[in-house]
Amino acid sequence: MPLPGFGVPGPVRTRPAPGAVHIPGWLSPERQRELVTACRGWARGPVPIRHTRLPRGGVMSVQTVCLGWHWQPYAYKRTADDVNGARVAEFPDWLVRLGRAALADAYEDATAGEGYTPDTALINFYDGQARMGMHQDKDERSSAPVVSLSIGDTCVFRFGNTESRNRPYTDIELASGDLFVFGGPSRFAYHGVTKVLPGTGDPATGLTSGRLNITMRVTGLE
Ligand SMILES: O=C(O)CCC(=O)C(=O)O
Repeated sequence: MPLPGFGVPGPVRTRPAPGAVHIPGWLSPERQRELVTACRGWARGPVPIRHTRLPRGGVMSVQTVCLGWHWQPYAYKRTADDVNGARVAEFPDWLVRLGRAALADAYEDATAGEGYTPDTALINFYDGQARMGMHQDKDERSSAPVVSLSIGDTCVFRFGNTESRNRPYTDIELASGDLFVFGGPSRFAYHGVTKVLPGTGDPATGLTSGRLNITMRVTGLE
C-alpha cells in the first residue's frame, strides 16, 4: 500500500532501460515541502553540507550531505573524516518507508519494496551551475536498487549503459517531485546531470532556487 501522499502516479511513466523507471510528479507538493525542511536540517549538521573533495584534488560542483553512512570518495564510513569528523545523521525510518513505497510504485508490484532497507542517502544540492559527471554508483556492496527523488529546479539527467560513460544514453528531464529508480540490469548504469534549468522550480516547495536530489542506497555494510 502506498503511504498517504506518496505513490501518486504522475502523468507519464517511462522506462529508459530494463530496471530503470521514471515517474514524474510522484511526490505530492506537501511531501516535497517536508523533504526540503528535512534536508535543510541535515544540511546544518551534525555534518554540514559541503562540496566533496576528490582524491585527485578536484572539487565537486554539487554540495552533498549524507545520511546513515558518509560517502567519501570512494568509500562509506560512519564518520565524516573529510569534513568535521562527526558521525553522520541517522537514516530515518520514514525515509526507509518512502524508499519501499517508491519501489512498489516503480515496479508496479506491492511486494517490490519488501526487504528494501536503504541505509544511506546522498543529498545533493545543485545551484544553477552545478553538474555531475557520468559515473556509476558502485561503492555499495549491494545490488539493491537506487531510489532517486528530485525537488526544485528541473535538470537534465543522463542515463546511460553499464559499459561506459558514452552512448547509448537517454537524456531525461527530472522535475520537482519526480521519482527515478534504477535497479536490476540498470543498477550499475552510468548516469549524471548535464545541466540544471534555473528558475523552473516552484518556490512553494520551500526551495527558492536550485535543485535537491536525494538518492537512497543499500550499502551492504555492517
Ligand atoms: O542528482 C541526480 O539526479 C543524480 C545524483 C547522483 O547521480 C548521485 O548522487 O550519485
